[in-house]
Amino acid sequence: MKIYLDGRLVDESKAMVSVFDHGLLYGDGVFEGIRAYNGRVFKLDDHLDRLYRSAKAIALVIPMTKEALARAVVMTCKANGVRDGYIRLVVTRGVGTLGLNPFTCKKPQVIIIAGGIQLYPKKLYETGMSIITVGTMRNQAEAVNPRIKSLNYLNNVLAKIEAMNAGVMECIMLNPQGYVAEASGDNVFALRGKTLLTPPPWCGSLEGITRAVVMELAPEHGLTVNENVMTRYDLYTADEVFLTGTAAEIISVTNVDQRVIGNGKPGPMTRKLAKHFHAVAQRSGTPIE
Ligand code: PXG
Repeated sequence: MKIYLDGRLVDESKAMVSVFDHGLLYGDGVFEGIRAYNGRVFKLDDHLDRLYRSAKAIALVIPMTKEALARAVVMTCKANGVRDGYIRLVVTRGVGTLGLNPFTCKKPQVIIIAGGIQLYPKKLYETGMSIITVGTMRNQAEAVNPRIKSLNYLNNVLAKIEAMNAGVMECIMLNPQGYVAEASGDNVFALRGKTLLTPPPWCGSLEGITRAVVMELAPEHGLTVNENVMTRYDLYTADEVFLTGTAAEIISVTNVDQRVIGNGKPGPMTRKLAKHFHAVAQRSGTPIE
């Protein structure tokens, strides 16, 4: 596999970063997870916009233009023969001295990995998944703002550990006020009747790209999207619950905290939205050729 590092493609065996990179020392950096479908990079501009916003929020200047970075993403996919896959874009603060001061880091490091991902077993997409709510809270905006997709994902990792220890693969994180924020690496939706409820970013959800696509497709299915405060009540009493994310795509949730959602099988609207999402993904995006 060829990795984009320091402005060029290098073999993965030679793709090394310094132990003095503040991305490693302090989780000081930002990232994106992007998918390629059918020879096209899906929603590349939206991912780049979010990456540059995350960088701006942590006062990190990405040392190339959005256009150049877009070209580098496409080039990395091409070099690895990736037509359907998963792209990890990372920008670290770069090499500096020991000590927090980010201004000792003179050159941010841009890394692009183009490979594959299977987040959840295929079977879970047919059966639906069981999840739990966990004690690890979503960060509050006044601390590490959860709108920043930073390399500091320990909070999400801790939530994931709680889920895995409980025998499930994903979990719902609440915000410090006790409202539903999202899953550890996915956004959450609850369907009641013809209303699709999802928490707004100010409740601690990431402005997910997949989430945005679902919100855009919803009216075509006769749905009204209600971006609003959400409690566990809304999950427990929903007709359908599903998670969205670049890696997860759209996955049905059939059990939350041992409460059966709907009839315990992936709901018809979740299936329809997932099908529609895949159709859109197959025919849009930035060409890799
Ligand atoms: N919430 C969080 C906290 C995320 O990190 C999403 C929601 C879904 O957003 P998108 O834009 O992908 O629809 C994410 C997505 C990885 C990885 O390994 C990426 C995410 C989460 C976990 C792992 O690349 N990001």
